[in-house]
Amino acid sequence: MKRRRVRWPAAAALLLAVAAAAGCAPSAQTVTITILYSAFDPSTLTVPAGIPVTFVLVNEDPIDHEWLIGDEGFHDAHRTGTHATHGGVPTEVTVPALETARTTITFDEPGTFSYICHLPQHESYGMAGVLTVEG
Ligand SMILES: [Cu+2]
Repeated sequence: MKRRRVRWPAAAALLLAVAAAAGCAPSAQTVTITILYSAFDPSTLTVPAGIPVTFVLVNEDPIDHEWLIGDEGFHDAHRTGTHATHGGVPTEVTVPALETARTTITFDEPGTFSYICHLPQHESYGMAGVLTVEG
Protein backbone atom coordinates (compact mmCIF):
# COMPACT_ATOMS: atom_id res chain seq x y z
CA MET A 1 0.00 0.00 0.00
CA LYS A 2 1.22 3.42 -0.90
CA ARG A 3 1.19 6.10 1.75
CA ARG A 4 0.03 9.52 0.75
CA ARG A 5 1.89 12.35 2.35
CA VAL A 6 0.32 15.76 2.76
CA ARG A 7 2.89 18.50 2.71
CA TRP A 8 2.48 21.06 5.46
CA PRO A 9 2.12 24.14 3.25
CA ALA A 10 -0.71 22.44 1.41
CA ALA A 11 -2.37 21.43 4.66
CA ALA A 12 -2.05 24.98 6.04
CA ALA A 13 -3.51 26.47 2.86
CA LEU A 14 -6.42 24.06 3.08
CA LEU A 15 -7.09 25.01 6.71
CA LEU A 16 -7.04 28.71 5.82
CA ALA A 17 -9.45 28.11 2.95
CA VAL A 18 -11.82 26.21 5.23
CA ALA A 19 -11.63 28.96 7.87
CA ALA A 20 -12.32 31.65 5.26
CA ALA A 21 -15.25 29.69 3.85
CA ALA A 22 -16.71 29.32 7.33
CA GLY A 23 -16.70 33.12 7.68
CA CYS A 24 -14.90 33.13 10.99
CA ALA A 25 -15.46 36.40 12.86
CA PRO A 26 -12.38 38.02 14.36
CA SER A 27 -11.90 36.62 17.85
CA ALA A 28 -9.77 39.48 19.14
CA GLN A 29 -8.79 43.01 18.30
CA THR A 30 -5.69 45.09 18.91
CA VAL A 31 -5.69 48.85 19.32
CA THR A 32 -2.57 50.99 19.64
CA ILE A 33 -2.63 54.22 21.63
CA THR A 34 0.42 56.45 21.46
CA ILE A 35 1.23 58.84 24.28
CA LEU A 36 3.16 61.92 23.19
CA TYR A 37 3.40 65.36 24.80
CA SER A 38 1.03 64.15 27.55
CA ALA A 39 -1.80 63.34 25.16
CA PHE A 40 -3.43 60.12 24.00
CA ASP A 41 -3.53 59.50 20.26
CA PRO A 42 -6.18 58.58 19.31
CA SER A 43 -8.33 60.27 21.94
CA THR A 44 -11.52 58.63 20.67
CA LEU A 45 -11.92 54.93 19.96
CA THR A 46 -14.67 52.48 19.16
CA VAL A 47 -14.40 48.77 19.89
CA PRO A 48 -16.90 45.91 19.73
CA ALA A 49 -18.48 44.41 22.83
CA GLY A 50 -17.88 40.80 23.73
CA ILE A 51 -14.44 40.17 22.25
CA PRO A 52 -11.02 40.65 23.86
CA VAL A 53 -9.42 43.96 22.94
CA THR A 54 -5.68 44.31 23.48
CA PHE A 55 -4.57 47.88 24.06
CA VAL A 56 -0.94 48.55 23.16
CA LEU A 57 0.09 51.68 25.05
CA VAL A 58 3.20 53.28 23.56
CA ASN A 59 4.67 56.00 25.77
CA GLU A 60 6.96 58.21 23.68
CA ASP A 61 7.32 60.76 26.46
CA PRO A 62 10.37 60.85 28.75
CA ILE A 63 8.03 60.79 31.78
CA ASP A 64 5.77 58.13 33.26
CA HIS A 65 2.06 58.07 32.49
CA GLU A 66 -0.88 55.87 33.30
CA TRP A 67 -3.87 54.64 31.36
CA LEU A 68 -6.96 54.03 33.43
CA ILE A 69 -10.26 53.17 31.82
CA GLY A 70 -13.68 53.11 33.41
CA ASP A 71 -16.91 54.94 34.03
CA GLU A 72 -17.37 58.21 35.91
CA GLY A 73 -17.52 56.53 39.30
CA PHE A 74 -14.24 54.74 38.63
CA HIS A 75 -12.52 57.97 37.64
CA ASP A 76 -13.96 59.92 40.58
CA ALA A 77 -12.33 57.37 42.88
CA HIS A 78 -9.00 57.75 41.13
CA ARG A 79 -9.09 61.55 41.09
CA THR A 80 -8.94 61.62 44.87
CA GLY A 81 -5.54 59.94 44.95
CA THR A 82 -2.79 58.65 42.73
CA HIS A 83 -1.20 55.24 42.74
CA ALA A 84 2.56 54.97 42.35
CA THR A 85 2.16 51.82 40.30
CA HIS A 86 -0.63 49.67 39.00
CA GLY A 87 -0.53 45.96 38.56
CA GLY A 88 -2.83 43.07 38.10
CA VAL A 89 -5.83 45.16 37.11
CA PRO A 90 -6.36 45.24 33.33
CA THR A 91 -8.14 48.59 33.49
CA GLU A 92 -5.34 50.31 35.44
CA VAL A 93 -2.01 50.40 33.64
CA THR A 94 1.19 52.27 34.47
CA VAL A 95 3.19 53.12 31.34
CA PRO A 96 6.77 54.02 32.28
CA ALA A 97 8.70 56.64 30.34
CA LEU A 98 9.62 55.54 26.81
CA GLU A 99 8.12 52.09 27.33
CA THR A 100 5.21 50.12 25.91
CA ALA A 101 2.59 48.41 28.03
CA ARG A 102 -0.19 46.05 27.00
CA THR A 103 -3.50 45.15 28.54
CA THR A 104 -6.42 43.07 27.33
CA ILE A 105 -10.00 43.87 28.27
CA THR A 106 -13.30 42.36 27.17
CA PHE A 107 -16.19 44.80 27.43
CA ASP A 108 -19.29 42.69 27.94
CA GLU A 109 -21.82 45.46 27.37
CA PRO A 110 -22.03 48.44 25.02
CA GLY A 111 -21.31 51.74 26.68
CA THR A 112 -19.05 54.76 26.91
CA PHE A 113 -15.91 54.85 28.99
CA SER A 114 -13.14 57.36 29.55
CA TYR A 115 -9.42 56.65 29.60
CA ILE A 116 -7.48 59.10 31.67
CA CYS A 117 -4.03 59.59 33.16
CA HIS A 118 -4.53 60.49 36.79
CA LEU A 119 -1.00 61.60 37.55
CA PRO A 120 -1.11 65.14 39.00
CA GLN A 121 -2.31 67.73 36.47
CA HIS A 122 -2.23 65.30 33.54
CA GLU A 123 -6.02 65.10 33.16
CA SER A 124 -6.46 68.88 33.34
CA TYR A 125 -3.69 69.18 30.75
CA GLY A 126 -5.88 67.10 28.47
CA MET A 127 -4.68 63.56 28.99
CA ALA A 128 -8.06 61.93 28.48
CA GLY A 129 -9.91 60.00 25.81
CA VAL A 130 -13.27 58.39 25.18
CA LEU A 131 -13.89 54.76 24.26
CA THR A 132 -17.22 53.69 22.83
CA VAL A 133 -18.14 50.02 23.08
CA GLU A 134 -20.61 49.01 20.40
CA GLY A 135 -22.95 46.06 20.62
CU1 LIG B 1 0.17 61.26 32.24
